[in-house]
Amino acid sequence: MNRMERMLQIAGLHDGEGVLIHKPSNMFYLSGYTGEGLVAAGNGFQAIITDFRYTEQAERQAPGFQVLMTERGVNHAQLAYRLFKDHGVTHVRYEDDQVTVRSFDRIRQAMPDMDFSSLHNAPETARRIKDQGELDNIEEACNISCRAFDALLPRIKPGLTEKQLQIMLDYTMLDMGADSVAFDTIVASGENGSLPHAIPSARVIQTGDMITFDFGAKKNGYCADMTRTVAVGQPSPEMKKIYETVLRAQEVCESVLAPGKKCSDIDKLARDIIDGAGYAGRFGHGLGHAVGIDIHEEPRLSQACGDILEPGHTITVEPGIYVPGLGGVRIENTCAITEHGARTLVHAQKALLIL
Ligand SMILES: [Mn+2]
Repeated sequence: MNRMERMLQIAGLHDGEGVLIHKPSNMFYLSGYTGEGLVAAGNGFQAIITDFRYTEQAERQAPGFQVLMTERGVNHAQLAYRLFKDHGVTHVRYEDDQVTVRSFDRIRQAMPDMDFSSLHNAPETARRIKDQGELDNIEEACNISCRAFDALLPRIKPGLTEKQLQIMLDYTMLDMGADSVAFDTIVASGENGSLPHAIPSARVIQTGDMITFDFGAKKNGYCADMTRTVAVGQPSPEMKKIYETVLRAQEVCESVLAPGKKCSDIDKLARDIIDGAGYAGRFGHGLGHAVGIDIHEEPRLSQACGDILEPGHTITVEPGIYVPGLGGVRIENTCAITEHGARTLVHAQKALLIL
């Protein structure tokens, strides 16, 4: 069964039903196509609907797909309607979390006699279980990220700014084979470390700072996600204690990852360690998330996620402690759930590195 067939099976698609896929990551997953437009499909047919700029690209990237081109007076939705009519479709399932109100109005105008209902994230459900090729891509993205970080470490010096370190790390990832960065690199030094999603600034690195780097390469359409916090010179005893607490939470939680484990239970394990060390309320985000074509996918290691881990899931383990006015620490690995446990795809040192 190919990806499209599996997705349609998850969607429970009946005869007479068709699907519209607008989310770029879902289009890429199902077809390999990375351009603009949409995918229309059903049992026994699949097409990419796009404009002149992308038709040749679509034919190259998605050989099993019919490619339909818009022209003056015939928009994407009208082409999809013709395709659906040719295949006896009377009911369209669409991504109600992606299509805007305006775009949905256009679709309804083009298909006045169709019924519509939600696709209920069937593509995202299919994407939860990564196949070997996907895992290989994520691992390669992680390897590039780790090698780039290794190359950066000896270059981290007092006097550089966060922004300079970000540029050096991003450049190195690209130079080492990344297609792009998976998300905007975070570099947070000193007291900026208390901002979980700090934007690299003109702040100058000083001796005694801890610096958090949260970053990842993207390779063949797949993301890596890792975080390391390093010290430049001797950090304060308080920051050392914070570091050791985060490290313990990270290692304990990573070691218990396995099929059958409940996501919220693993999050609680980290929260109990951090709260027990006196930092209750200073770990204000979830413990982790799946990684794939998108940087944040399902399932999540969070208090709210009752999902059960399965082989083929990826998951990050990224506890942190954030203390305004003082700083913060986060340590993150991307892991893959296997038949009997899990393995980390990130091999950079986790013990405190004092540069
Ligand atoms: Mn992450």
